[in-house]
Amino acid sequence: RLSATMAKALNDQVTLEAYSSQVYLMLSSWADNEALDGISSFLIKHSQEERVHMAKIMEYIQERGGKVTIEAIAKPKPEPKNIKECFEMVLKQEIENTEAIYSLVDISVSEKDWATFNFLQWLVAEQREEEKLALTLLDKVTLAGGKDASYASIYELNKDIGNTSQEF
Ligand code: OFO
Repeated sequence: RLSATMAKALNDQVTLEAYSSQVYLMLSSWADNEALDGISSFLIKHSQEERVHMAKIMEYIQERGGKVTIEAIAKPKPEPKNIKECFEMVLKQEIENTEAIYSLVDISVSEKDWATFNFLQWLVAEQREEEKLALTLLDKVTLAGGKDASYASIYELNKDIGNTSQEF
């Protein structure tokens, strides 16, 4: 059974995953408004991926006898000003998620809660992939010219990111 501390920390992670999902929704809506349909669709799919993380953590808490409490989700930060800023926000969000998951791992180790430690390894691996994906996308934006990219390269970038799979 989960300790109260571990249950609370996992519950906070449920809220953070929901917040990440909102961040991706905000970015997707921004991209759509900028006529970047490929980027918008990539981001909305990623928003759903964050909901999947959220649901898996909820399920784990419940399986271990804990109670999930649904909390308010903070409003995402202001919209980006350009594609470069958009993908910098993606990377920042993923780094924040990774750090939060590492703190959960720390708690599981200090409590010798090996079941939770084992469950979290899936999230640790997932974050490694997500940071890699975010870095790759940011590299593509830089190659396309960053915030000074031409319309022609933004056109190609939008198509390319639209075809990028969520899993790397
Ligand atoms: Fe994109 O990550 Fe969830 O945790």
